[in-house]
Amino acid sequence: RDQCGIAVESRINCGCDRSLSRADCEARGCCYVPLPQSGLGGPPWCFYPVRYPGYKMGPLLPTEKGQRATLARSAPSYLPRDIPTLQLDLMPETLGRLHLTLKDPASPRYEVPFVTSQSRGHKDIQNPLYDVDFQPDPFGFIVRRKSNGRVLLNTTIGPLLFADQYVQLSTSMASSVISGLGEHYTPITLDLNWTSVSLWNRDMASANLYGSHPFFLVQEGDGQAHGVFLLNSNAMEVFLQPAPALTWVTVGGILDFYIFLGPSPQSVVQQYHEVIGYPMMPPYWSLGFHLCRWGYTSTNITRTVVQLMRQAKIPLDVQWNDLDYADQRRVFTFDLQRFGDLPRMVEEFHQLGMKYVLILDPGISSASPPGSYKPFDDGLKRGVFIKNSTGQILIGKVWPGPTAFPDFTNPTTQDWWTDCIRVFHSKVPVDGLWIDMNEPSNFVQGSVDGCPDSDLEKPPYTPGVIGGQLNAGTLCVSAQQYLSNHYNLHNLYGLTEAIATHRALLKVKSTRPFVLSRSSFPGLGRFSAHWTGDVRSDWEQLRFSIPGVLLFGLYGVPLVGADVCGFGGDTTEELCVRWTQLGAFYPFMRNHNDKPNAPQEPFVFSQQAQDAMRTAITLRYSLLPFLYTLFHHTHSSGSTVARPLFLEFPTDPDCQTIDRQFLWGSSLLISPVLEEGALEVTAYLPPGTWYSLHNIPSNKIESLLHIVFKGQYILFPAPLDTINVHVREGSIIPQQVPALTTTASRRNPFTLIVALSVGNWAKGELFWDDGESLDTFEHGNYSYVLFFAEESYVVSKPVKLNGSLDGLVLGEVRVFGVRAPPTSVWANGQKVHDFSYSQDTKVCNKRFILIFKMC
Ligand code: MIG
Repeated sequence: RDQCGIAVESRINCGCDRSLSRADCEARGCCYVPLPQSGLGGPPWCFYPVRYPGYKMGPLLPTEKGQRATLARSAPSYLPRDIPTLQLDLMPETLGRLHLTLKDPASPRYEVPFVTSQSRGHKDIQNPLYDVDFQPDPFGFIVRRKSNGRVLLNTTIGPLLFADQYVQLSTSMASSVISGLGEHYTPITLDLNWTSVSLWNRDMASANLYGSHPFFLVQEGDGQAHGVFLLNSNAMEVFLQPAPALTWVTVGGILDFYIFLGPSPQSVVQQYHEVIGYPMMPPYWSLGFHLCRWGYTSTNITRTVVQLMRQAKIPLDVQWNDLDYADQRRVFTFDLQRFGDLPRMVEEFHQLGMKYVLILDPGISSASPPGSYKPFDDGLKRGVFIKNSTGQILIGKVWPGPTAFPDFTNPTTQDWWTDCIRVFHSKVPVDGLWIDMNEPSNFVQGSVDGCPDSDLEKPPYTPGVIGGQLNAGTLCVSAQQYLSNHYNLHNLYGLTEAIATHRALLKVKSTRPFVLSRSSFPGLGRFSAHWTGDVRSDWEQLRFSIPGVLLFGLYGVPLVGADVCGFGGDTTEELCVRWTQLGAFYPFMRNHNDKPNAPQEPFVFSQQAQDAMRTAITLRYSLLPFLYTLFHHTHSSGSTVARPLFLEFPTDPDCQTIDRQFLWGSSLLISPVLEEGALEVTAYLPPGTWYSLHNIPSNKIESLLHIVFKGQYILFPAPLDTINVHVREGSIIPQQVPALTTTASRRNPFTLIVALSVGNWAKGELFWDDGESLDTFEHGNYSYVLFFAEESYVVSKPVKLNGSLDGLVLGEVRVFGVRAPPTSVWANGQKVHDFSYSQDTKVCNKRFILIFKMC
């Protein structure tokens, strides 16, 4: 009984798979200790005793990549089809990265393809940041941070269970501040009060369940952090409890852990991206403003939208069409009545320096008369569709009616998909593709013929998925794909479609592909952007879009945004203005609307609202060189664009959970209004000097400068035309004079904002290339300029000048925080007459803003 003396918050549920009576519980050899008032979701009554019998570990032997041991269980567990023997591989891969796998040595089980590059294990890593200890019987491992002895993972707190369709492992956590395990509708840190999250890709409006990311980052509380990635694509449930502890349960595959030791949160992110791949470099135009809705029912209506945007003088780079364009909603066709001149329309947009993207669902209509719909006929011939468990093509139902689903794990499918895209593109020269419904979503459960009764469709345990069954809202999981069954591959459907679509665009266009995918899995960011799906037009969803976007940065998908002004339901003018202001700082900015709703394009609102939106979008456009440079960093070294504060200020406890504000890179702090009626915003400023970016150089500069010694919440005015953005001391922000498209703005003069630190210095950088050629960084076809400033001078230092900067000039320079009014200003060896300065009156320690024109 002593073995049951476990603190309530540390009880590991012995009935993760089902609720147990006392008799059932004791039959499992578990402790049954009822609690007074614990209802659903509280601590379990039935929990594992200390040292619950499990696997016994044999000796650790050296291998080429590290060490190996065999684990064996002598008595069966309570689960069907135990794997009696396991092989443990411990692979120290780098100083900060440990790789650990548990597999069945007797017969290979499904393992996730594509996601990671070859394991780079090395047995003689000298002095890594971690130590690993083992408890041999029952088996468990403990990972410590060597520098301070902190236990990061300890799996001896619960059993390892490893059966064919049920794999479970628990660990203690080093703190309760953990972020990840998306995609869900959550704040930036998870609630550990007896909660759980399911990872099973699902089309579910407002709940954000489209993707699976079995990765989390733990803030250890002293500024250090670590991360854990369980590379497994099966349906998974992760249980969280206040101990703090966590239990993974997955219904298949192997246990394939990557542990990242940081020690800073930024280095955890970088180490994770090293494994899943650094994000793609997006085309420059994709950072402009995008406009879409479901319900632009003809080319003429779509054209009018573009005209009205131009009349309103609001920047727009990319016009989109939703399902409306397609003939009977079949992809790779267009409706000849309403969209007959679609090719011409796209050409016209191109003439305006704009781009065009349309939607592409994976479901291929299977009900057109034979010979009348080539994508299906060809696909059938080439055997590209997913088959049901008896080998016939699985038919589901999506927008066009009955549909077959391409199997993107089959190499033949890639060729067919490329052909479909090539043929369509030869008529309609789209610039990018929007891949929706790729969880994959299905309007019937499993297939039009239902699903067979089998262990796959009804596993011994089903994670908490909406609908209660794995095949709810998607395909039968017993369906067969080239690499395995859908049971194993389901969570990879969106990723595999994104890869195929990216590669097809690459072949057809030979420029940087733009793909926007709803469904995701680790590695998506190498191929695609992501939007957070069907968000409602309300204030709560506006607010939660921030953690949604920030978390995808951690997941390696930096090009991400929510539908600006909201998708579901009618927006209001005020909400849409505030959403446009926040959206101007989403890395991906698209206003998108559902079919039945009132219109929400900027031009439908009052002049005042339009002005506010124009200001926000124009501000974004002026900052695009800076944004693009941030994308370069994610692409070349794994980092984030929209960044939670804790990544930049890891030792500031106030920053641990902030997710109503965020940063662009390390230099811009964005503090949007997220509440109806608010004309002020309370924003946290971490220690340092911050300069407001808005209303400059208007007359209202009194509140320009804020010197904060200890991080502090400050109330800022935020009238409807204002989003608060602060520049961090010590940064130089490259900007460009905005225009109505990036095609035009890219030809405009650059400008610089120099934000001097208290020590009177600043630095910054610019990555620049033609914005669309492939692999410019890899091939050296880019320019890279560093900027430095001290109180009396600003210099640029070109590190590399390879094209595209030719003919561009530096127009204006604004220096914030100059100590004394300048008597003269010199630029490039010549005296400048066109300069001005103003004083920031609020500050006793006087500082000035200096503005001068270079030419
Ligand atoms: O079942 O294409 O998330 O952005 O407008 C709805 C129509 C299908 C869902 C997407 C949404 C898109 C809509 N689609």
